[in-house]
Amino acid sequence: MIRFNILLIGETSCGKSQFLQRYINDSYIKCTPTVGIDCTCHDVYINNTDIRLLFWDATGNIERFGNIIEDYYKRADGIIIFKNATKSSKSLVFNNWIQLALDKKTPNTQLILVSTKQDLILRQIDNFSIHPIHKLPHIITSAKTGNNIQYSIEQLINLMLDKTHEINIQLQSKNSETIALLPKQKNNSTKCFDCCVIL
Ligand SMILES: Nc1nc2c(ncn2[C@@H]2O[C@H](COP(=O)(O)OP(=O)(O)OP(=O)(O)O)[C@@H](O)[C@H]2O)c(=O)[nH]1
Ligand SMILES: [Mg+2]
Repeated sequence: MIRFNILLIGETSCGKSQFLQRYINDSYIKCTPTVGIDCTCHDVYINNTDIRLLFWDATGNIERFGNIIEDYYKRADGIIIFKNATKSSKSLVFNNWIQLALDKKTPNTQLILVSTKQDLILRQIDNFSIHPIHKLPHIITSAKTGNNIQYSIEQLINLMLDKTHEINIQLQSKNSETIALLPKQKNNSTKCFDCCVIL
C-alpha cells in the first residue's frame, strides 16, 4: 500500500474542513474553526493501487498556530492551497499562501489550488484552469453541492503517483549504474567483489 500525506492550507473560513468532510463522509454539516491541525485517514483504490491518504487539515489562523504547521510542509507529499471562489486568484492573501507553500515544501511535493464555495458564484466560470502566475492546476469546487471535490483529490493523487513513479525510475537507474560501475573498480584492485553494492 502507498501512503500519501496531504496538507490542507489557506485563509481561515475559506472552507478547507468542509471540503474534507464532503470528500470523506459525503456530508455537509457546518464545521467549527480548526484549532491547530486535524488528522484524518482515508483509504482509496485508484489506478489498480491501494492508497492510504493522511490528511492534515490546518487552521488558517497562522498568526496563532503558524509554528505548529511548519513541520508539516516538509512531510507532505501533496499540498492543497485553498481560497474562497468569490475572491480573485490574484488576491495578495492567496498568493502569500502559495508562496509560503513553495518556500517550505520539498522538491517532490505536489501542489494544487482549490477554490471553494462555487455555489456562491452566479456567473459561469471554468472549473479547471492553470494559475496565471504560479502555473499550478486550479480547480473550482463546492462542498455544498459536492461539485469537483472527488475530482480535485484524484488530480492530486495522480500527480503524487506520477512523482513516485519518477522517483522510483531515478532510483532504479542509479542502482543499475552502481552495479555497472563496480566491476570496473576491480581491475586495479586486488580485492574481489562477490556481490553488488546498492548505494
Ligand atoms: N456556500 C458555501 N459555504 C461553504 C462552503 N464550504 C464551506 N462553507 C462555509 O464556510 C465557513 C467556513 O468553513 P470551514 O470549512 O470551517 O473553513 P476552514 O477553512 O476550515 O476554516 P479554519 O478551520 O478556521 O481555517 C462555514 O460556515 C461553512 O459552512 C461551500 O462550498 N459553500
Ligand atoms: Mg477548518
